[in-house]
Amino acid sequence: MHKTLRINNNLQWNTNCFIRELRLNADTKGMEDQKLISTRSTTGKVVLGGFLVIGTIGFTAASSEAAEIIVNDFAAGPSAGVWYTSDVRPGGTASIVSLTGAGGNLENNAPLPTGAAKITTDSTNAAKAEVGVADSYGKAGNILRSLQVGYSYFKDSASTGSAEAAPSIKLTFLGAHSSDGFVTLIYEPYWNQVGFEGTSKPVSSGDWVDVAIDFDSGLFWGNGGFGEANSGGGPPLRTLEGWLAAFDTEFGDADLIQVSVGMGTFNPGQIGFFDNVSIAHSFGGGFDKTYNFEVAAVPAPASLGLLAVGLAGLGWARRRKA
Ligand SMILES: [Ca+2]
Repeated sequence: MHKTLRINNNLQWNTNCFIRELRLNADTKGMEDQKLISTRSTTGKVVLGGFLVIGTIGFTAASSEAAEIIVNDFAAGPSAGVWYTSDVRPGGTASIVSLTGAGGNLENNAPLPTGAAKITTDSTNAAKAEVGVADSYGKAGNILRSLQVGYSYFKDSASTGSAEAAPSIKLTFLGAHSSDGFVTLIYEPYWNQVGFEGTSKPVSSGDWVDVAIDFDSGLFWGNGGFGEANSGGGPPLRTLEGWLAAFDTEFGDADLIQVSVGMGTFNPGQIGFFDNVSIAHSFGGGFDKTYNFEVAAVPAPASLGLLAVGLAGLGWARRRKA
């Protein structure tokens, strides 16, 4: 099955603009007037004139239906709808692995077999492994009430560091504000253990956990912006509803620009996996994407045969010219 999914992304920003805004937290003037003309990822997705064309996913879907998108690797830089290494520092790794043969719950309870994303940190506090996906998700004031964000994570029991560390999911917003219009909200499993929400609890290891976040469930801390201070990894912990009420009113016009998953600094010795990242809301035309991380399929033997015939023919043609 090699059908084509076409999504009119209506892209209103470009890659360079995004990088500059993300890194420097400059103002947003000019972004809305720029269009993404053409960019290409290594996962076989091509963006041309605002149409995202994905060549190797297994079904065709209208934009109003859920789209499960296969991710085979992490690009080096951001472009719409393409997972990339948003913040991988020395000592951290992010890769996509096959779980076939891993055994136990890791393989047998995997949410979307047979591959998953794997993130690790070495023994240093500086190590960080975060990957993310930028997109035109919409404005906070429009989308948060119906936003549903989900992911599945697995904390490997071979992890040697903190019992609280586990893959977290983050939402980054950018908008106009007099002093700081840039904030990331971070959902960490250890603040969200069932029955102990808001209390720091070790994260159990050795099995997959499915997380479902919506407007009034799921607690985030924030790294500062829109009138709120950096809560530095801990309280205040708020739901999306709570943050929408707490931030200055400008937050309502801020765009959700990126969703990312990772293991932050000061979490050494960790091995974690994640898969099944879903982002959906019903505002306007709606948004509904689920990302399934899978090792790229090797070419089928028939294709290799054709390739061999083609190469042999090329060699024959060259010999004749020589
Ligand atoms: Ca998978």
